[in-house]
Amino acid sequence: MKPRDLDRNELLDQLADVAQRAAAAAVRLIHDERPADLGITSKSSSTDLVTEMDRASERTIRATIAAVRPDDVVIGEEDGEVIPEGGGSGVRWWVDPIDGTTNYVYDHPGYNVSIAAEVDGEMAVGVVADPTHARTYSAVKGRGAFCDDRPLRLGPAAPLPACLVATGFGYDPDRRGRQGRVAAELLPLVRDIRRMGAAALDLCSVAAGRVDAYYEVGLSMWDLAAGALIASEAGARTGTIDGGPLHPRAVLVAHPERFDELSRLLVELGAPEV
Ligand code: LIP
Repeated sequence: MKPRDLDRNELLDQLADVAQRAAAAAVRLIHDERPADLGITSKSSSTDLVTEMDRASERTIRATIAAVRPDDVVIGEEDGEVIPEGGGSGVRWWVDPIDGTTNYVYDHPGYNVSIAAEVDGEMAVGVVADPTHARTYSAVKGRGAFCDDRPLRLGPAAPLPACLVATGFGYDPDRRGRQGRVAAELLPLVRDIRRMGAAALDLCSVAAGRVDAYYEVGLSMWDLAAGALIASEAGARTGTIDGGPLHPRAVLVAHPERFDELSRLLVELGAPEV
């Protein structure tokens, strides 16, 4: 007998449960069972690392999703887009099996598992599991953002010179140089800069008030899908650096009262064109 279709709330509940279980299974694999030999290779450049654990984590996440929702499309950083027979269910998963792979290789805090579910073109569920700090961030569209069981809500906006701003750099050496020059010009105009090496955690740090804003150029959707929903559900404004709708090419996430001022400054510094 075909399972009855779920209503929207039941669907969101199911997607949130699957995302949480898939993230927990991946964390057990990459963190609790971390092997001595990570099987490290590189991708787009010598600094763009990937490990066998990235691939194993994505396989674990895909298996967890397929066990409950075999008709969903899954797009992962390592194995790309897999469309099931029949073309999919209207639900699309965005998976970064290890966001912050360089941190993972060095066993440096900040690596995480990022999983998001998109329903009919709208990001609806996001989970970011940060095993180093034993924290799991989550959000369901319209139901708020959480760090474990603690609700996340932005506080008052800090003035720009008192803003702690997170950012990141790509893997292409020339682009990194241009991004570094933008960051150097921004630095005296804000409280300080943080480079945590994992976009999903940068985004959750905005949601949790650990930084006041985050911008980065040249991400992929799997880097930001879950974290941007979590930040938005915590009250942050998400978009592109030049103020457009959210897109991985040039992300800015900040307090709604600070977004436009930071957008103008970053555009003036040439951030979107690096
Ligand atoms: C990382 C991003 C980070 C960026 C790094 C890298 P990965 O993703 O999360 O924000 O600055 O260059 O792209 O490659 O570790 O999954």
